[in-house]
Amino acid sequence: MTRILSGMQPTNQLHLGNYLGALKNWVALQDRGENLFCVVDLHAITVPQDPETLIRSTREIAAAYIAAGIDTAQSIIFAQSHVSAHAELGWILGCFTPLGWLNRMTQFKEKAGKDRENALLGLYGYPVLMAADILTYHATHVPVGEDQKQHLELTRDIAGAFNRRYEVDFFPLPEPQILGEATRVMSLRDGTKKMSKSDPSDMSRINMTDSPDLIAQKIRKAKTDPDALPFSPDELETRPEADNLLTLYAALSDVSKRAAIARFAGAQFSLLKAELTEVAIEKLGPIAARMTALMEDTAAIDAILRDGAEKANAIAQPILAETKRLVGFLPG
Ligand code: AQP
Repeated sequence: MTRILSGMQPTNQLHLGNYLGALKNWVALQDRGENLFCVVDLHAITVPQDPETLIRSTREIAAAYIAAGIDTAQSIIFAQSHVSAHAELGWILGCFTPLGWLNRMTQFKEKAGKDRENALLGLYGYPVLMAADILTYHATHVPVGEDQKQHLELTRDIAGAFNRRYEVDFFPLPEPQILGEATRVMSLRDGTKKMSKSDPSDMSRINMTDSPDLIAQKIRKAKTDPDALPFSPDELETRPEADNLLTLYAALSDVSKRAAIARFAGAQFSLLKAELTEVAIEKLGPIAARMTALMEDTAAIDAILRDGAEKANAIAQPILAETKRLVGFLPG
């Protein structure tokens, strides 16, 4: 059986990277089996959050899932903090995770920066909680962007360590699904940096709720290089901004990157930017409108999240109970 699980952090509004790297693929995959899509608020507090903003962002992310095409009749949408099994299993799995494994995680190194001494335990343990998110449902597939590949490998290692310790085949080793042309969308201001919610410059990203004018302005101002657009994929290796804009065009237009390169070969960036603007507005505009409409009824979003948590709990609790039994906890 295929059981998909994935999530997004309510750390800010979702951007084009979150959409093309993950959410668009979730929508495409959702009729393949059982799906759980969570808003990972426990992960969000690994960096400081204002409580009111966190509540609003949690609802906004849920609204974005639905607006992008996640169907609540087919998929479970819920908030991570509503299912206590995530945190409980996170603790247990932390007892199967050597520090050496966590020390290799590049996301922690990037987020902690130079001030490691003041980085929080929660940020360091983030990948263990992510492993718990996945394993507490025995999820088989995890559609994510390229940046999460290392965390998925760690999840498989932790599951393997648990299974070996108790000589069981209890946790399945989940498969990452890194799909589509835009698996790593880069900043519009610097083609070597990932597009990110936490980038201080709003001009670095296209948010899913940006107005058409703002989308046009951000693409117009996106960094380029002085040359005409290339004729072959090899030439993109040293041209990160051209690579990124062509990738975005391909992913939004549902064509291959090769086809996008052929379409703009030898052209100026202005032509690519004009067509990219058009397709970005065409694809994101209806999603933004649906999100705005959904956010007008926050009680309805809360009800969807409550219902989702109930269904998620029903799957997670027996798996958590069996985990505890294997570990040797006295039944409560
Ligand atoms: N730039 C990206 N390109 C492709 N996929 C991306 N994802 C994130 N950024 C890109 C994918 O989106 C999903 C949700 O990500 P997340 O909310 O867990 O946080 P993140 O990966 O840390 O993304 P951000 O935007 O950089 O958030 P902040 O700044 O809060 O850390 C994941 O599947 C991720 O791969």
